[in-house]
Amino acid sequence: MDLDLRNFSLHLDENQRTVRRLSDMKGFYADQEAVAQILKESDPVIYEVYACESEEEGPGNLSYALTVINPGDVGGEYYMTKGHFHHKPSAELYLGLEGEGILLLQDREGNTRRIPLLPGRVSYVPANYAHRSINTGRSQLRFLAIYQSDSGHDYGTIEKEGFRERILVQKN
Ligand code: PAN
Ligand code: ZN
Repeated sequence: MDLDLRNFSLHLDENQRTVRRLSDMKGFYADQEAVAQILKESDPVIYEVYACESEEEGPGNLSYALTVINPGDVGGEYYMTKGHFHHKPSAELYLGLEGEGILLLQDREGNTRRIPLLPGRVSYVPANYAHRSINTGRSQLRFLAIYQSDSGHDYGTIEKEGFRERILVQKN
């Protein structure tokens, strides 16, 4: 399903913002020399998340969050989110709003799949898949995620084992 977003506007609430800088996710990038080199000069914002907890909490309810990933790369690896599994196996919907990117999925056996993240495109994250979003464009990538309020976010597994695929800038 595609949605027509021609007249959409976005109002972001600073109170709901979480900022992820390079220093928060050093180990997620392959090129540690590049990480150290960048951090000598600055600590760039890789992405921000504006989370909206549902009015009603607990099983059966939904939460949603807007993610903004800046354009850029670390040693040729595009800016990306940390990525996570949900503690409770539960699916999630991503709606692309602006920019272009890739939603990388990985199941418990390590099988990966890439899904486009594009404006107006609804992308489905099946239950029990780790998911990471990557900004492959030259402008900000913005998308809305809708998930069960009690999904729980497991970051530890990906932080330890990583994704089997890395999305790299194409060299021409
Ligand atoms: C999204 C993500 C968001 C940031 O809302 O939480 O894009 O990515 P990380 O959580 O991996 O840092 C989502 O998948 N929620 O379940
Ligand atoms: Zn999720």
